[in-house]
Amino acid sequence: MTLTRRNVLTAAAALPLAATMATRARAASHEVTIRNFRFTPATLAVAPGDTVTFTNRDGALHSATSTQAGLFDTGALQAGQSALVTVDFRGDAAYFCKFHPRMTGSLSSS
Ligand SMILES: [Cu+2]
Repeated sequence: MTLTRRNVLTAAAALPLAATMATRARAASHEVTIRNFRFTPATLAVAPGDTVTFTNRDGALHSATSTQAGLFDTGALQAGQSALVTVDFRGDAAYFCKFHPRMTGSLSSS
């Protein structure tokens, strides 16, 4: 991935993209593992159109839920379950586990 300075956003809130906005020709697939009540990696650089698969490797229920309402939410993931999130925003999107709110991570989309 190539990042240029002019693409770096400083705004705190992520910006949803319009459906018609062009994305990269090749989307990347990313993985976030949830284990020992942590998201790994906790911070991840992505781009619009990419996918992020969240997989729960704990016995406890977890979720990956954006702090900004409506951006993304895996819903409850049981042990061994995965959910795919398609990145449709730019900027930094913080997320947390709604069952264990001290579990946090972020997707940085540019
Ligand atoms: Cu959790």
